[in-house]
Amino acid sequence: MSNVLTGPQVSEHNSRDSCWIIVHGKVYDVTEFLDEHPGGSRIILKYAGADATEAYEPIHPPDAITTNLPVEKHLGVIDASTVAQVVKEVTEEEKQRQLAVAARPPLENVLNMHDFEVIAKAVIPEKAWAYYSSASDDEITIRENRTAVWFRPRILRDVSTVDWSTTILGQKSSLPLYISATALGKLGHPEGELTITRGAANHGVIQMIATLASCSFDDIIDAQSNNQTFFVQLYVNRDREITKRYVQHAEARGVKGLFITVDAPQLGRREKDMRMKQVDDSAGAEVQKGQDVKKDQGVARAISSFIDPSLSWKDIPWFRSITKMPIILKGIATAEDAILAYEAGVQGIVLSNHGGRQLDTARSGLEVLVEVVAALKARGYYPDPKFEIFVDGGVRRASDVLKAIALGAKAVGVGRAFLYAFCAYGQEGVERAIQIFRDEFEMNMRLLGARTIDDLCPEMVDAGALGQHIVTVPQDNLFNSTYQPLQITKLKL
Ligand code: PPY
Repeated sequence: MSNVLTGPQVSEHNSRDSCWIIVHGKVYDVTEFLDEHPGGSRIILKYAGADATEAYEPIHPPDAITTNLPVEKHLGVIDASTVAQVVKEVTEEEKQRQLAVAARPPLENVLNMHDFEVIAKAVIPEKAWAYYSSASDDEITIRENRTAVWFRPRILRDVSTVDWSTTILGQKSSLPLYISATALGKLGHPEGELTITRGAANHGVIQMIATLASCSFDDIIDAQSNNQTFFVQLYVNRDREITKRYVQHAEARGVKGLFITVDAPQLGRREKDMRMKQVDDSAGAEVQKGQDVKKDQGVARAISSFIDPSLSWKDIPWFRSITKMPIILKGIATAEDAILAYEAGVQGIVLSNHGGRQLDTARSGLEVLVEVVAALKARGYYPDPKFEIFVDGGVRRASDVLKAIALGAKAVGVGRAFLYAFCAYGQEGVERAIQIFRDEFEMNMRLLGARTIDDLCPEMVDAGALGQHIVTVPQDNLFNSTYQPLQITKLKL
């Protein structure tokens, strides 16, 4: 791209008939791509003939445009001195956010994951909060994830030293949890997922890289240090060649586990996210033509159309044929499918309801865990060191993790808690979150009478209330005070 273009040249191409945009200092002709854009054409047309970097950046990996647009549409570089500088008006929302950033408590005052959540909500754009916090339909499952399992602690076991380190898929992990994939990290923090990479590296914690991370896969891997371990989460593309390239590239770059998301053939309806999109549209005062079918879909649904809903058990041998990485199916919700997964020869499963974001009123991972372990045991499939069971959803405390491990999980995935930690404080937030978990593991293991992860056993918990789906427990006040109830639509009065 040696061709140098000027601002006035680009601004001539400001319509559906000829649409050029500037992204990261380069000019692209996206006219023919408009109707293919997963997020719809309207958002691109808003920036036709102008610089779209700011809107593009948080919701696309840096290489999305270069890989999706044929090279002949890469028109050249922009001569920055010829582009009129738009002085951006600081919105009221932005001013409030800046005040909130300055008013954050010192990190040592953050005592738990709920604190991160409430601070993140105050300092990130409303749109980011809507996307991150949203769950599907009536948001029953996201709340059910904070479910009731009770401890049965043992005493007098000399717990002067306790050790909560473990291995996950054969990889050392300082905590019995991994940082699970969450998408679009730059919506909430300018450095996005790199904050996790840098924070996790300092503490021997494993990061799962999301297909839809805002930072590019290579930028994340390039930032690695201390020989840290990565897993990768995969959304399977309709174009299997793209998936194959991605998987093989991940393996070549040293990723140690492939977590294939199997619970999202279509993305759930997340109404907080969808309503936010509507607010945004009306704020734009643009005449609504109503032609862009994706206009009210929210951030997530808008960019999910590449995901292949035809994925089936028949595809598993193909994945096995393209990679030697352990394969884990993420999003198993029944004993029946856990058995099929075992028999398909994969190396693990994640019992997950996708943080309550997919099928609402699906059960919690913990509840599913109990039936899965029983069913696998009955067939002689459990325990099996070559088949690991993970759980995720709703984890805010080390006690949540310990319960899952006691019931048979190898480790637990934690997504939103780390997302909110980095939104609130960047890398330091991630490190503080790890430290808090560590403190909680130490205390809870002592109080439970478990010196090592291997000491955790089903007898240490009472899971009898699981499956009843009735609230018989005291309110979880911290969770409830940050949980924001769904809102009903508002009339324009
Ligand atoms: C989610 O939002 O739950 C995701 O898994 C990420 C995502 C983001 C955008 C499109 C599809 C999936």
